[in-house]
Amino acid sequence: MNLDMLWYAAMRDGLDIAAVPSVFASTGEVAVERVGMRLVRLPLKEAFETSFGRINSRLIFLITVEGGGLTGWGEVVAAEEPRYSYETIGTASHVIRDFLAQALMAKPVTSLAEVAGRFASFKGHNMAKAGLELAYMDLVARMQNKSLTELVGGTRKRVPVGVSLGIQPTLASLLERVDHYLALGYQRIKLKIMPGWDLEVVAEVRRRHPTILLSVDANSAYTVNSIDHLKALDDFDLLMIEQPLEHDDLLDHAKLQAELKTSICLDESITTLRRAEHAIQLGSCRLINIKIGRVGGYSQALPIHDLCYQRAIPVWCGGMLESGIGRAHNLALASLPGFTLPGDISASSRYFHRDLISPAVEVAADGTAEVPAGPGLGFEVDLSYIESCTTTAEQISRKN
Ligand code: OSB
Ligand code: MG
Repeated sequence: MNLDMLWYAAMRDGLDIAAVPSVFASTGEVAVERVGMRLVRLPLKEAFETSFGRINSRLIFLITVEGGGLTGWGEVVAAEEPRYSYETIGTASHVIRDFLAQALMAKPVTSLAEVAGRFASFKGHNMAKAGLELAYMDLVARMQNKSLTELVGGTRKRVPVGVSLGIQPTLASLLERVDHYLALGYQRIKLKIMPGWDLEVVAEVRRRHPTILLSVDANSAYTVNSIDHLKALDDFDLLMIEQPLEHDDLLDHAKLQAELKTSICLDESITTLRRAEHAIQLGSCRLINIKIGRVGGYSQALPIHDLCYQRAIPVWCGGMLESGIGRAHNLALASLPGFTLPGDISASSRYFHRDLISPAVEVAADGTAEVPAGPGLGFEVDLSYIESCTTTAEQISRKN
């Protein structure tokens, strides 16, 4: 047994889940010669506000890996400030530059499990790891002239999508945004909530739209002492309440889930395959939002999907206001069979005036987005536009 097999066996130790073929599939020898890190500032069309803060632009952190004359692209979804999670663009640059990039380049790799195995001795820093895994998988797909969806075993050609609406300055502006996205066909509306922007807001949206798929996301704005307050949300026939309690909690969520009719969906709390297993065992949630970045890459996202599929836990693909590069990876992930609920994979035009890929991601009138079939990401990376909005770029070569 080689090291990556050992890592994977340890990761699955005690869990009732089979090995995911695409994690182990031999890629042939892939020799990564160079890793690139690049920051691109993209203004957001509208400010995005959650219970943890408000942003007007997104600093996009792109990763390239080069090998065999081809380039793979990934995105690190960390933000500038450690508010959604402890990772930031600063911590991720440090961990990639000083640890992960050299581990990836030390010698050729032959599977995704081997990449993950090399990263496994560095604790945490999932978004940093995921950025490299995404770029590696795009490179492998391009080398094999396959699409990412093919590489990971996707089964859907189109995926259902929803939109995540930030906290607005007024209820009127929120209602207008809801109408706008419903008219565009989005299949599910998710409202960001926090104390003071919750019951009345949800009640009014539900009153106007009695039958839409409606959910809320608190991003950890409540504590177990707010159970009675949160119970009032049961009146609104919500699809889910996403991450009501602390970002690293499982036990209090189990307590809350036992008291609620509405399903809890965990986001922040699910950082590894093992945490997903524990959440399911404890009854902390009935649904899981899988974000490739939060869980440390495809090597974890794929087995989490499989675990949930076996346990009949519906999953959906979360978003982190990614550029088209991260979004293309999300489309590939969401093409797997267990992704039965609409994802936070909105059209490029919902976020940016111009995206970093072409064509842009579009959402059709039926509220679905196409999973691209071309090699790798399946989109053209718009290098000249990326160059024009790059703030810093750095190349890391293999140390001998
Ligand atoms: O909690 O799902 C979240 C954006 C940034 C950080 C956390 C979250 C979000 C979103 C937006 O809800 C999803 C998207 O449209 O990308
Ligand atoms: Mg969330």
